[in-house]
Amino acid sequence: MKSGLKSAARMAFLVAVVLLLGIACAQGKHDAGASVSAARETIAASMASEAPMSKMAAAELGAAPRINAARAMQYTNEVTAFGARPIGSANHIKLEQYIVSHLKGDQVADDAFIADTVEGKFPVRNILAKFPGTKEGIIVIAGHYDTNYPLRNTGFVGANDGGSSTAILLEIANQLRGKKRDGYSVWLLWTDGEEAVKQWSATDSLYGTRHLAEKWQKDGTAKQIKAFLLADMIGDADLNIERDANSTPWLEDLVYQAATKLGYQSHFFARTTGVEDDHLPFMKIGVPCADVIDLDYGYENVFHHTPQDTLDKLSPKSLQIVGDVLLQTVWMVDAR
Ligand code: 1BN
Ligand code: ZN
Repeated sequence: MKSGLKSAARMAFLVAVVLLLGIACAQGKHDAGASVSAARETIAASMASEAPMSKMAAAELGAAPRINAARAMQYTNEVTAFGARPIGSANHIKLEQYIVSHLKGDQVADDAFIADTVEGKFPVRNILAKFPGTKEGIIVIAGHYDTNYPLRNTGFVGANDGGSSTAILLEIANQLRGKKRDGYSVWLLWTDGEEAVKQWSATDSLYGTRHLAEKWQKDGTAKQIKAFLLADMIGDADLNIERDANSTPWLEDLVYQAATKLGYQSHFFARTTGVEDDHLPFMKIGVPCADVIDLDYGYENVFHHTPQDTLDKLSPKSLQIVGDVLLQTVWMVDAR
């Protein structure tokens, strides 16, 4: 578009936004404050950007919500308080019940099966909460809730590894609940059996997601997934999210753009690693994925998979950063 036309279109758009604001205020709607701030953001963004106006409007008119970090931290505390939660344990069952009890009134589904492992057969249950949107397609946000099996009798509680991912999804559910999204449907996925039972390998790991990816490939769900965002070990107070060479580059770029938009880019992508995690089974069937993981947990990752993975190492600020970046990324995928 020529620049004269573009500024005319912008002016018309700004006039429309101002008129809409007037209508919202006149109606005395209780959410007029939110509309006003969303519209302010829209105006600021449209002035600052060279992107086409229609995309700006789509991206900005419904701004991404921010999570309640104190509540997310409280969930992390409660989940960690169960103790070790490996597959096959009583604590694992208690945690399944805890997760489902926080999803009352939501569209909940599961993918339950018996995994055959080198340590025997175990029940594995992926839990899903579906939040419908107006657009055809699905964005999945996932994180595992099981904890390390070999460390089950060592005092390991997985505050970060298992706890933070379970909690962030519960808090994201709070932000999505009660309103139909003006975008893709979002499916929150608590994955199970992510951890190896003996030693990490292609066959001893990712039990839940390998099963679900196969199921979703067969029933056609995989083709509807626009993005698969994975959160793992995201509570470390010293938050350093790596760029993952095993994820989809354009989606990683979008995560970084979301982080930058929120002013959190210093916590993202200073290093690149290739991570084997719950996204791999979906990458293998062509789903665009981004693993948001901090594998620098303590100096050179010394707390990872040790009894040192405890609540005192975590901070609500890190949950805020990752929760907000995930939601912002969802809103950016909507507008793509
Ligand atoms: C992440 C959390 N993972 C297991 N628990 C996968 C993984 C294991 C990633 C080792 C990197 C190294
Ligand atoms: Zn682990």
